[in-house]
Amino acid sequence: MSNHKIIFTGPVGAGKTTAISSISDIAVIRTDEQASDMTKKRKPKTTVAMDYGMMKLGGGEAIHLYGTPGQERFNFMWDILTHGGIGLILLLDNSRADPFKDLHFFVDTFRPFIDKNKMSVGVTQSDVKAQPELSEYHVELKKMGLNPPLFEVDARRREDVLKLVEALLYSLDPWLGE
Ligand SMILES: Nc1nc2c(ncn2[C@@H]2O[C@H](COP(=O)(O)OP(=O)(O)OP(=O)(O)O)[C@@H](O)[C@H]2O)c(=O)[nH]1
Ligand SMILES: [Mg+2]
Repeated sequence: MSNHKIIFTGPVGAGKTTAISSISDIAVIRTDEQASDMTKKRKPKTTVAMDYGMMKLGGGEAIHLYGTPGQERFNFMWDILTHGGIGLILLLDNSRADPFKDLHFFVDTFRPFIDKNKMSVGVTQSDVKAQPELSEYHVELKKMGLNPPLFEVDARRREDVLKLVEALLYSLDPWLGE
């Protein structure tokens, strides 16, 4: 493989910026700004344009990691950022009011990309709120005709985020994960 691009998306606070920082081999380029609205209650900063990080694979090859803003008012970036991507990592925050609503919203929004490429799904903040369980996410995804790799992850843990990336690469092509 040569240079490939993966996109992290999901709602505000799901851990997109954190996840990219956990696995990037370079200093992550962030566009975090002070949150000026409701988001502020959850955390002080939010992505307004994109995150960019990179995993070096050796032999000059790399996986480029792009993170979208979670806030819908920046959704003009979503299309731009998926361009040329090989796969999507959807992060969902289990502690949000209605994580299934988030799941449906992001799958519907990115559906054209998901249908052409691959997706893996990570559920964060399960330590904060244990319900719903992964099996319930499976059921929701199945209703949408999808059966992606699905894990509970903590975006702060490198091994958790790597699991999501590896699952995505394996589902694209078993040889890519080598
Ligand atoms: N307790 C707990 N905290 C987590 C977990 N995963 C991520 N976090 C924290 O949740 C917050 C996530 O913030 P960001 O990474 O900025 O989230 P984001 O998805 O980039 O959000 P926007 O850019 O605003 O859309 C950070 O403070 C992380 O440390 C988890 O599994 N459990
Ligand atoms: Mg962010």
